[in-house]
Amino acid sequence: MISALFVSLVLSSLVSAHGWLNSVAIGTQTFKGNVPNASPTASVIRQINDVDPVKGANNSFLACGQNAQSATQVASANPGDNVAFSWVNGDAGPWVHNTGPMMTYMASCGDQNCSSFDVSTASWFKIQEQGRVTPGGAWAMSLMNSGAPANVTIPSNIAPGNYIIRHELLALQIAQTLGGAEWYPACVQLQIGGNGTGAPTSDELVKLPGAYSDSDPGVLVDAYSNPNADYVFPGPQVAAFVNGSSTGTADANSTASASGSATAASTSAATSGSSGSCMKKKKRAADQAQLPRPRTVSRVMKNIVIA
Ligand SMILES: *[C@@H]1O[C@H](CO)[C@@H](O)[C@H](O)[C@H]1NC(C)=O
Ligand SMILES: *[C@@H]1O[C@H](CO)[C@@H](O)[C@H](O)[C@H]1NC(C)=O
Ligand SMILES: *[C@@H]1O[C@H](CO)[C@@H](O)[C@H](O)[C@H]1NC(C)=O
Ligand SMILES: *[C@@H]1O[C@H](CO)[C@@H](O)[C@H](O)[C@H]1NC(C)=O
Ligand SMILES: *[C@@H]1O[C@H](CO)[C@@H](O)[C@H](O)[C@H]1NC(C)=O
Ligand SMILES: *[C@@H]1O[C@H](CO)[C@@H](O)[C@H](O)[C@H]1NC(C)=O
Ligand SMILES: [Cu+2]
Repeated sequence: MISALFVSLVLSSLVSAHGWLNSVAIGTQTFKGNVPNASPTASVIRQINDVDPVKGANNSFLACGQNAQSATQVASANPGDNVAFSWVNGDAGPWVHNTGPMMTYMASCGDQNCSSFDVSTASWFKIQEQGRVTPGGAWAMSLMNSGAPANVTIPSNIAPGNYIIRHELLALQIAQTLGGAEWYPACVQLQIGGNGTGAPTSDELVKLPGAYSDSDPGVLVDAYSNPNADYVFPGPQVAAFVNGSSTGTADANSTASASGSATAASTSAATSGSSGSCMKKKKRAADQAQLPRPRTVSRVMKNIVIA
């Protein structure tokens, strides 16, 4: 019943789902990324070789994406700059997933610029996390379905230096199954100026992989059944120096609060049990195949896509 034509349509629909970081705008400058698996050009964005999600919390590709390679360029940035991450799907159309949080981490590259920094040694700290825009409402991720970027502010008091900024999309449309969570990480190489003094404390630093478990409450989660349930972000809290004390210093016993950064975080509410645009893609492929029973087909496709 599943024809070869059908399977190939499913597989091509797979490619148009998922995606990658196509460009990043920092302050007034825009930098292009590299098409996954294409010949690399000069960029500040580390190139991946596959648009598929990173699966499994222990996956080494969790750091910067599928087989991510060092990039040759470094972007100049300043504390307080907006960083706009423009994600696209596998066909370079708008990002398709609409369910799940977005989180941003940074790591110091030390004295060297980040172009040869080995991220497997990185100590990451979280600077931002976004869940639903309003309690029980749409996820911030879904705003990218129109082609809009995700926006992150470089901490206004961060100490100058070489940093990787890592933006992460965690798509949860099949996360009710262990191992179903889909990670899309991307890394941008920065050199930050200014004269800030802010830094994370040692207990705010994590490894990636290492910071997550497949059974974390925000990773193994049914994102549809109870939209108003608090979403528990995986990983560490946002580092306290982010929007922290007026001195900007990062004492281990800093009392600065980072709660403000969890803005749209903990709420939820999505409406139906709609499973996001990957399902739409699949359905479209089914339509093209002109199969007689699209509902069944859709379920089959879902299984194929999940696998
Ligand atoms: C991931 O790593 C943790 C810590 O080493 C281990 O307990 C866990 O079993 C691993 N999970 C998988 C799926 O391998
Ligand atoms: C990064 O540092 C290396 C080694 O010092 C140097 O060769 C390279 O040109 C630098 N890259 C950038 C983009 O500054
Ligand atoms: C990022 O900012 C732009 C411009 O203000 C806005 O249109 C877009 O919705 C924002 N993205 C998210 C995910 O909030
Ligand atoms: C710190 O840097 C900012 C921007 O880089 C600059 O506007 C400010 O004057 C500097 N402050 C001091 C005390 O140097
Ligand atoms: C931080 O803790 C240390 C001891 O752990 C203490 O000596 C110091 O006064 C504390 N600093 C602040 C600002 O509370
Ligand atoms: C930091 O504080 C500013 C103003 O106080 C606020 O607009 C912004 O949303 C905060 N950012 C985070 C990440 O909490
Ligand atoms: Cu996908």
